[in-house]
Amino acid sequence: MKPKNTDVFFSAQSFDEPELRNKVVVVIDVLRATSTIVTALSNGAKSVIPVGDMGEASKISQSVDSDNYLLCGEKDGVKIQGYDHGNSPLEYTPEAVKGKTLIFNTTNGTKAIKKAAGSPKVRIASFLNMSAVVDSLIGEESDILLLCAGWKGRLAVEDTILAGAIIHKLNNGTLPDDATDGTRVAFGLYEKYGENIEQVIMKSNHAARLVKLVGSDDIEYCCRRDICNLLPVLKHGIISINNG
Ligand code: 3SL
Repeated sequence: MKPKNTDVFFSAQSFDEPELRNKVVVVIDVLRATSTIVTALSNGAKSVIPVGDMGEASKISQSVDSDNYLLCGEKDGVKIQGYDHGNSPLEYTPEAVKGKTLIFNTTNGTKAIKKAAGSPKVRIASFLNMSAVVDSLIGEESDILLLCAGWKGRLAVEDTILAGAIIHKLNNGTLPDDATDGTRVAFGLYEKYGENIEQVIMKSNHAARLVKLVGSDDIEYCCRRDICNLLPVLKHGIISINNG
């Protein structure tokens, strides 16, 4: 069966919400929000509530039982003062997150997820769970939109190369004749650099910013492929593992 049409948006600011209606939306923020969400759920977090800003995060946190919720996230890569955790996936160990719901606030990733919420089917992708995402798209009847969070409206190479990897795998390594411009760009980037993902991502603008702030461990971790076989989905504003 021929995969449905795909397209790629390169930042959370590059489209209007109605464009996502009736599409399956795959949100990608390799560095680091979607990698952190996948890790937290894989390590036993119950669910993740993505929020758009600090005001929304504190409003929710004031209305819930603090034993079961953690306030998490960053602003410009740095853990927000007073939060339980920042945005390093390596912080989200089983000891830290088991059974908890995270109220999660990040610079680009959670804003992209919130903006995707009008779509009936929203999935969360990272290199860590890439094959689980691709498997969920095989046989999908709606068109597929790969939504890269980017960085404040700009393209991010690490998100684009994952979008390309997903398209590549979904189409058995061939570019469909009728591919959109976005699909061609992402596919082409992956074809050129797919063997050297970590080296390419290490040279990205976002990696350069992060290395200065937190070193390179998070980046190396976020480039690992398929270490989590799970599909996080967004339903009614809450992300949890899809159990079929
Ligand atoms: O923009 C985001 O959502 C982030 O994941 C940014 S950072 O990796 O924490 O810098």
